[in-house]
Amino acid sequence: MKFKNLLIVLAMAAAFSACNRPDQDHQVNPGGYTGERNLPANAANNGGEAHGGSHQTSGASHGEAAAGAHGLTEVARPQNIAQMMTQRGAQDQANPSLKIVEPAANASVGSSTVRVRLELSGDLKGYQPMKDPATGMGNHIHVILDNQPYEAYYNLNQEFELRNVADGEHTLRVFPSRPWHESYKSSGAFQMVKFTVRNGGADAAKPATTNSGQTMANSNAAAAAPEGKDVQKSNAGAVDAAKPLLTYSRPKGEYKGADADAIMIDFWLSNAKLQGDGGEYRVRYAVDGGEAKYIDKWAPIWLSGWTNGKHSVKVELVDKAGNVVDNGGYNSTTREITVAK
Ligand SMILES: [Cu+2]
Repeated sequence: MKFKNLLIVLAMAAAFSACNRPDQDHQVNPGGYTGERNLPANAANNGGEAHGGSHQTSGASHGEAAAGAHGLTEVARPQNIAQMMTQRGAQDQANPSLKIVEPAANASVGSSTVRVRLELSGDLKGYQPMKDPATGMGNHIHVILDNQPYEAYYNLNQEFELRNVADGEHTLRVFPSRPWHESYKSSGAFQMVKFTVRNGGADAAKPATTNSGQTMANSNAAAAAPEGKDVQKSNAGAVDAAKPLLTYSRPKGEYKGADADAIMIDFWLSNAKLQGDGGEYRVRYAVDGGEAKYIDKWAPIWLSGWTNGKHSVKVELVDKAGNVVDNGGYNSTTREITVAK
């Protein structure tokens, strides 16, 4: 019996490490998506809403599959994701609410290891964060320190910790996500607190690590080690929780094989409505410093046509005049991703 348990633990550890290689994060790769590329941009099916032609290539007569200067085309929600949604039943209509129990708002933390405890409530319709040991996938929470790339938090019954957090003020942002990293956008899903680390003793010389800090979420509660991650050195921006705020979520990390067929841009919006949703703001994005494009409805988009290698993705919240809305520097975020098809 003990031997069997050991085997299970080893298998889980293997599955876990397999999906937590540097930068790879926890990509979706269920069963070789071979969906069509080059769908017309307006065919994009973002949760059932048509896009109204908001991300067109300016200056190009965008017939079918007009690719931008960078060769990317907006495509419909990939078929494998649509299939997962069908299998998930009502989960994708859930209205999850998160509460940050720890750190408390404006808390002072005397350690460089910052424990995070969250409470999930609301109309969940079966939504529950949990990593499937077999696939390494599952619903999870995106946890964002300052304006760093998010970390994934799977088991809310266990604490999560951010390690090597520098002294000073920080922001913590959280919101629920689906296995393919698309965020829930219901009110109450997103929470943000500020906290301060004092004399935490973070090792400034310690290199930022991408995965060595990850600890297996063990199903044996007695021996459970918290999920967690070493973080890079950063501090809070001068973020005002009452002002328009775009929280960058995806893309992130490395995309391999079928995962790179279409890569999702997804973000969380607070205190701001986009023009296509009756508001005054726009989301502007650019890949590899290329032509700016716009997202005018708050929904994920998928882009196809990526070449292998590193790419930068910049996502910004802009006003009517096209100026980035100032909020502590968080409304303009550029991330590097790697595509290896
Ligand atoms: Cu995710």
